[in-house]
Amino acid sequence: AEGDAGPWYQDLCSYKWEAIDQDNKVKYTLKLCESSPSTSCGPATAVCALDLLSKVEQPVGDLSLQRLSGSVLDFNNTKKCPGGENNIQTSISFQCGKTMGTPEFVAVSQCVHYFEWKTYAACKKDKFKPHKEVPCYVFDSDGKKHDLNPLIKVSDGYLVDDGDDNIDFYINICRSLNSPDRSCPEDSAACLVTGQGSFSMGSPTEGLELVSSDSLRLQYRLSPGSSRPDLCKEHEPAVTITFICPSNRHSGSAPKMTAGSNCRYEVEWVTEYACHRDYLESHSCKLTSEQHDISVDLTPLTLATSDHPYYAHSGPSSGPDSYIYYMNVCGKIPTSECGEDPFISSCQVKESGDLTKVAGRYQNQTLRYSDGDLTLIYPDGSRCSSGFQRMSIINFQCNKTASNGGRGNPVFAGETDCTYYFNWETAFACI
Ligand code: M6P
Repeated sequence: AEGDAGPWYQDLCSYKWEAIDQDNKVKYTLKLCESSPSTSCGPATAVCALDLLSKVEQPVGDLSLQRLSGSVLDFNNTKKCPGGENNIQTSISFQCGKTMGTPEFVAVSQCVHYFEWKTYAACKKDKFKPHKEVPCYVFDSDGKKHDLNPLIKVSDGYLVDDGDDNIDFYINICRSLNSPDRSCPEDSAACLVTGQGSFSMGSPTEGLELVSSDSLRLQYRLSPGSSRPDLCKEHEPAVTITFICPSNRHSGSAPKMTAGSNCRYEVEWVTEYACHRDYLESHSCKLTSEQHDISVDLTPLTLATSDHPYYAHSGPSSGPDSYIYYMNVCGKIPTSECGEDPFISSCQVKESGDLTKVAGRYQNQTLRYSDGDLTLIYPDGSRCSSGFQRMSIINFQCNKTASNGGRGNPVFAGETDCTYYFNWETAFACI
């Protein structure tokens, strides 16, 4: 409902958002609300499409011709689709996500430009709403997306390597730290923990910035009205985090403090998450040395319809909350406990009783190799009460002598809010 508090997607209004259609080389700029920064198509335009080759700009959705139905936000344009019945139009489908997320271009069909956006703003009951979060992605000059959303922690943060045993410096990325245990001020995204107490050294106000094609920057400042810690004396706290995409494949390392006097902190983090996303991810079951500088093929793990599914138990068996997960890799599970949907790759079955839930599908799966971790993500399972769609995340590890003829088996590692984590040792993850 739109009242004084604004629409439910209010938190997204403060920023200008971008998305790129890589195939057609079109860059979209989105202005969701009257109060949002304008696109280059002018203040009345909600969605502006720029043809990167011809440099021609065109509004594909007007702010005043907005229609919100459930979690789908449409913006009509006054122009008719050439050769069609309908008007030029933009349609954004929102889903519940754990971070602010980013709009993703999906397709354009009959002058309707479709986007999908997984964001905490679309969840029920403010379930994943942080104290503060800013957009956490940028496009480089080649139109490639660099996305730090996978680094954002929903609770707690990262310990910065500062070479000082007397203090701990914690940061979250693009979002406030949610770490009650460390008693950091709730809006802090950088927090100094000392013997005297925990102090905020700032929170984000602007989104992630591009410094060069292999480096990104994030800045934190104290929010207006919050008082400066005594230990900063007359200096205003400031934190600059620089993310560096390494020039070759490289395993993960912690963020490092490179300067920290007078409450001005410089943090440097060499991480592959700073590299462009097409380098890190694929939507198939393979990564290739040409595109990803590493070669991985998980297809030998895919089961045939006549095979028994992979399975993992959660917790002590026969407990009240003990589940079995049936799984396949990059394919449909060979059983039908979770129904006939042909894309189900992860199915949760309660051991006591007949509760079954789809815990992830391979249709929009992501295989990612970043900072030495090989991860397969199955999204779009059945919804939890928060609105979040159950999801499975498998972390593959190399084990040349894995059981099951080298294939190995998934091992349940835990659940947080309808995301299910698994570890899987297999010979097919050896790089
Ligand atoms: C089931 C299982 C759990 C999950 C829970 C969520 O019990 O799928 O893994 O955490 O549902 O329940 P709700 O939708 O009430 O949040």
